[in-house]
Amino acid sequence: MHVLVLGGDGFCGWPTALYLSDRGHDVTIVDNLSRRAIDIELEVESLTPIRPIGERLRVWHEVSGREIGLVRLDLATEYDRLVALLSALRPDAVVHFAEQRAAPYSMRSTQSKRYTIDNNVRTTHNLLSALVATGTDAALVHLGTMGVYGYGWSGSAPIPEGYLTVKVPTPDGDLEREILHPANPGSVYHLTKTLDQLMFSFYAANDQVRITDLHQGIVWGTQTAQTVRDERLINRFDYDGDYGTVLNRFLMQAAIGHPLTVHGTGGQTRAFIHIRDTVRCIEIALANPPAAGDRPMVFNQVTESHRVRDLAKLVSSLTGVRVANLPNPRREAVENDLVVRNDRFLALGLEPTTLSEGLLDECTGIAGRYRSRVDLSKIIARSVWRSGMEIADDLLTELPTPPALQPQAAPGPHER
Ligand code: NAD
Ligand code: USQ
Repeated sequence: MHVLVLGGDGFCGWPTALYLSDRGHDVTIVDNLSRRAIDIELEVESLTPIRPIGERLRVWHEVSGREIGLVRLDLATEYDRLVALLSALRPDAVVHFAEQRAAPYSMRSTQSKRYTIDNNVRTTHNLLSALVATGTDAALVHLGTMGVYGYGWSGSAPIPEGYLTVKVPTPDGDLEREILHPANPGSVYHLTKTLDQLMFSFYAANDQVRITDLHQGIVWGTQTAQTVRDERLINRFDYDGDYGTVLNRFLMQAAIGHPLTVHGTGGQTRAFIHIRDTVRCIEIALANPPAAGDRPMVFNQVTESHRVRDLAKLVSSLTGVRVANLPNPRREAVENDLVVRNDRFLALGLEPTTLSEGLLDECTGIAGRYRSRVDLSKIIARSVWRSGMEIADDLLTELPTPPALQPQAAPGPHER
């Protein structure tokens, strides 16, 4: 199968491109490297020393004998080039990761809100309309998010896979209908994913585009069987307050002895999946596309749910690092329950990697190995959902600087 991996230089896209290539598919990455540009804007680097994309691809060829193509293209603004690319390559499948994916970054400023909407909505719509305009009959797999459902909307009822059965009262009795689960986004980023869903419904109905939308939970872990084959293939590990996600942040914080940064009481329950399962799920989704004319197929791409404070307690008990309850910079329910249906992937053969198997080996290993690359000033989440929620600096002085990372002990950027 010839697969285009849009956003193939990113945290999920890079290991997916390698996995699919390793499994014998012809892979072409399309990426504008905007994520690397945002690192420069935020003055932060991945905890792991990720290599330039050209070097990554050369090394993959060295270790596997396989070529992965690269097209540097901005999907939000370079529509004509996208059309030319689809016409030339005629891919069998397209995996769409190419969006601004951090909720805190999307709430950071008016500019980042506007960028997130412009980038994500235009990217998805350009892709859909280019598929139609070029008559490309590719299966489209999109990475959506569990956050489209919101948290706590339906109490403890399990979240279905995309569609909800409702009863519509009529004078002749109740009509039963399946509708897209009501959207309840908690950030501008999550809002873009709910808009994506509507675009998918329209293009599936009007143009018979075959679409699978994967409602993925929070991805944890770093490496896959392919990215460990050479250090120069290492995957990205975001730890900063905008892009770092909760469990990987806790693991990095534990590795440097920084108190674990629980927001509020840590009563938020979220769904998780390991990066190794992400790449498997993509392959399963590619092998099981909907038929032309079907509504978008939705899979909940999650393997387990945990409350944030329980994760912090678990990491704390394994490492001895204490938990700090910080004011929550987000507007979110103080406590929520979460039960998620994920029957589809399990039925199609997914064997989940659980927290208990992988927690310390891989992440603490990675976090421990690269701990000297941590910039302590980037750990606390500073992007707030509304003005007035800013975290006062005097609160943060209560968080002691880990002794091993006092500024004089940290290597300069050229020594890394
Ligand atoms: P990432 O930021 O690491 O990767 C996204 C990639 O897309 C980057 O390489 C970026 O340069 C590229 N990109 C962005 N806009 C582009 C554009 N206009 N044109 C071309 N390339 C563009 O993010 P990630 O963590 O790999 O997430 C990938 C997808 O999975 C996202 O859509 C995200 O919403 C979804 N997702 C991620 C997680 C998670 O925990 N990381 C969880 C659920 C869903
Ligand atoms: N949290 C803390 N402490 C931290 C970081 C986060 O308590 O140091 C809390 C947050 O307040 C939130 C929860 O942990 O309640 C999850 O935050 P997160 O940053 O790990 O995840 P989120 O912002 O939801 O976004 C991530 C990805 C996004 C993806 C989403 C899946 O960045 O791309 O869509 O997870 S989901 O959460 O299922 O919607």
